[in-house]
Amino acid sequence: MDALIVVDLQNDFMDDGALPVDGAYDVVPLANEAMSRFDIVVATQDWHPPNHGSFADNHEGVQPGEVFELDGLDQVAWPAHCVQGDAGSEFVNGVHTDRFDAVFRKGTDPRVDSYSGFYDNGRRKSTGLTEWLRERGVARVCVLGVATDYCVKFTALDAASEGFATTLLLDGCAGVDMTPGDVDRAVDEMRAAGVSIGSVAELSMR
Ligand code: VGL
Ligand code: ZN
Repeated sequence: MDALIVVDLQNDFMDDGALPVDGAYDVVPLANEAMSRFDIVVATQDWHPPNHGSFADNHEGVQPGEVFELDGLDQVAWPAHCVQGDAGSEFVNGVHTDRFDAVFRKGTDPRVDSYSGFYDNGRRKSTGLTEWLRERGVARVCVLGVATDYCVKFTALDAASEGFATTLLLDGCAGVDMTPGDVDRAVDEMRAAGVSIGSVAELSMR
């Protein structure tokens, strides 16, 4: 069984959002196209409390983009985003959310960020996504969404390390690229970890 994992298609990550990702709106039609080709679709949703430790504003003298230490882990300081229940945390209009079989929320613990849909950044807690997929007989997952160099990357790396045959649908992704080259390096890292690089365009030709 194959499943599609749709990562963080939320208002705050769109081109005009609180944590803008260039090209994120272009991902929406590709996500919808890809979803129509899978029996099982799961979505991740970044879902932070207002006091989340990844928000620059919650720390004296820390600017967005800086790396600081949060509870023993290196942490990029982000502008406040995806606050639970705010409009910015909602899925983007036009995403076929009725195709989501399940939504896995992450980033709820203020002390640790959570890029992957499987585990928080400290690997302290699982979201249950592995078990959810295994119970349904999923052996292969495809991943798309935002951001290529953060939540998509860590979700795809964890999927591969959990033993799923994992494909990144690269045309269905958009990245932050804070330091130019971050997206390319993220793709290289995924490939080196055994993730196949594919595209929604190829799915459509099957
Ligand atoms: C993300 C930074 C902070 C993402 C989430 O969805 O890639 N990036 N929170
Ligand atoms: Zn976040």
